[in-house]
Amino acid sequence: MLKWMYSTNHKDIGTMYFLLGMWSGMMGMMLSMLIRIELAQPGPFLTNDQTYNVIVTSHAFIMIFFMVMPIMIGGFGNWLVPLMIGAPDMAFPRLNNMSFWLLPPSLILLISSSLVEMGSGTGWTLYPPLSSNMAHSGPSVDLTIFSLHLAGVSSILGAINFITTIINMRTPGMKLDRMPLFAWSVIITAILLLLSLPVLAGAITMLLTDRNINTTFFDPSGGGDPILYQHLFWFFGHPEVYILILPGFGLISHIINQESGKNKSFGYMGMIYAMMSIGILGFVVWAHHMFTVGMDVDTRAYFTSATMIIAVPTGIKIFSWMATMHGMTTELTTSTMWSMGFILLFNMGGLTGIILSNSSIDVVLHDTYYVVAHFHYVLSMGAVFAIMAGYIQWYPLITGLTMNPKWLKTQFITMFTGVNMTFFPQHFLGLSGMPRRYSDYSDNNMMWNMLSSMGSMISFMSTMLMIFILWESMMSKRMILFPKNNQSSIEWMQKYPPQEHSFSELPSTNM
Ligand code: HAS
Ligand code: CU
Repeated sequence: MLKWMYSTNHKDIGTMYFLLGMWSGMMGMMLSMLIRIELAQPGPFLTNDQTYNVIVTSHAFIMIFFMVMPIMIGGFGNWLVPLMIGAPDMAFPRLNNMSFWLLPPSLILLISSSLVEMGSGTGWTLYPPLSSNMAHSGPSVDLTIFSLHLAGVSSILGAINFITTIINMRTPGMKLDRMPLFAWSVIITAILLLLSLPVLAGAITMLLTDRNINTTFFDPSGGGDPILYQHLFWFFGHPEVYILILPGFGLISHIINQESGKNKSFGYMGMIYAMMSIGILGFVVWAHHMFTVGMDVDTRAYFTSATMIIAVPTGIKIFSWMATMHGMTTELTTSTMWSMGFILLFNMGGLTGIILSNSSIDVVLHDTYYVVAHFHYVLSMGAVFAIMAGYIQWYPLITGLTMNPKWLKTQFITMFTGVNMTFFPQHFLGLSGMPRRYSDYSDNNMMWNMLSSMGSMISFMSTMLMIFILWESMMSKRMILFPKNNQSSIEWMQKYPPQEHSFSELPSTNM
C-alpha cells in the first residue's frame, strides 16, 4: 500500500492514474445513464431540474478532468513517454507523485459539491450570473471552484514535468525531429495546459471573490461584465478540447504505425507541424463558443475564419493516418478496429465542428443538441476510442497479460453500435431545436430521444463486457512473454500465438 502511495516511479504513478481514471469513468458513465433515463421519454423522472443540472455538470467535469485527462496524460503519458524517449523516469519523480495525489482530494471536493445544499447546476462552464451567489447560494459552487483549483495545480505540475522530461531527458542522438509522435503530442499538450490553465484559475478565483467577498468582476451592478467571464473561460476552454484530443492523436499514430506493419508513419514531420498548428490556432478561436453574446460582425467573421483554418492541419493528420494504413496486409487487430473507428467518427465530429464554426449557423444551433452531438463525436468517439485503442494495444506491456481477442472484437462492435445510436440522433434533435441542459422536451422529439437512450444502454452493456474481459484476463493470468507452465496458458499460446504483441516492439520508436 505505502509502496503505491509514496511511489515516485513513472509506471506505478501511471497505473494509479489509470485506476483513478477507470473509477471516474464508471462514475461518469453512471451519471450519463441517469441523464439518458431522464430523457428516455417526455415527462419527469428525477422530478427536480436542479438535480438534473447537477448530474449534467458532474458528468462533464468527471469525464473531462478525472477520466480523459488522467488516463491519457497521467496514465499513457507517464507509462509511455519515458520508455519512448529512453529516459530512466520523469524529470521530477516526487512532483509526479504530488500531481497524482492532488487529484483524489479534487475529486472529493467535486463530489462534496453535489452532496451539500443544492449542488452546482451550472454546467461545466460555470457561467455567472447562474454561478453567482444569487442563483447558486450556499457552498456548492465554491467547492466546485476549489476542486478545479486542485485539478488545475495537478495538471500544471504534470505539464512542467512532461516538458522538462521531454526537453532534457531524451536518449543521446534522439533529436526532436526523430522523437516519437506520442512524445510530441504530450509536450504540445503540456504547453497548452501550462498556458491555458492559469487563465481558468484566474477566472474561477474572480468568480469566488464575486461570490464571497463582494467583488464585482462579473456583476454589472458594480461595473463588471459577465461576458468577461466567458472570454476568460473559453480562452482556457477551447485549448482544453485540444488537450483532450492531442494525446489521443499521438496514441493513434503509434497504433496505426505498428499495426499496419509499416516502419514509419506517413508524413512524420507533417504530423508534428500539424499538431503544433492545432495547438497554436487553438488559442485564437475561443469566441466561437460565444457567437450569441452579441458581438459585432467583424469579430464573428474573424472567429469563424480562424476556426475553420484548424480543419487544414487536422485534415493533414486524417489523411496521413489513412496513408500509413494504405496497403496494410497484416491481420485486422482490435486496436486497428478502434483506430479506424477513431478516424471515421472523429472526422464526423470534426465536420460538424466546421458547420458550427459558421457564426450565422451557430446562432441557430448554439445550446442545442447539435452541439452535444458534435462534442460527443470528437470526445466519446474520438478521445475515448483513442483510449480504448491504446488500452488494448499496451495492456500486455503494462500488465504482462493478454485479453481474449474475440471478445474484444465483440466489445468493439457493440460499443461502435451503441455510441452511434446514442449520438447520431442528437444531430436531428439539435436541428429541430431541442435545447441542451434541459430535463424535458416537447413530444415531437420523443423518437430520437428514445433511440438515443436505447443506444446508451447498448454502450453501457458493452462497457460491462469490457470489464468482464479485463477481469477474465486477470483471473486467468495468461502471461504474454513468460507463460506460466500450466495447461490453460499452453493451450492459449497454441491457439493465439503472441506475435501480435511481441514485448520488444511494443514501445516502438520507429519512425
Ligand atoms: Fe468543438 C463546441 C468547432 C474540434 C469539443 N467542441 C464544442 C464543445 C466541446 C467541443 C466539448 O465553432 C462544447 C463546449 C460547451 O460545453 O459548450 N470544434 C470545432 C471545430 C473543430 C472542433 C471547427 N471540438 C473539437 C475537438 C473537441 C471539441 C477536437 C474535443 C475533443 N466546437 C466548435 C464550435 C463549438 C464547439 C463552433 C461551439 C458550438 C456552440 O454553439 O456552443 C475542429 O478542430 C475540427 C477539425 C476537424 C475536421 C475533420 C478533419 C479534416 C478534414 C479536412 C477537410 C475538411 C474540411 C471541412 C475542409 C474538420 C478531413 C469541410 C466541411 C464540411 C462540413 C464538409
Ligand atoms: Cu472551441
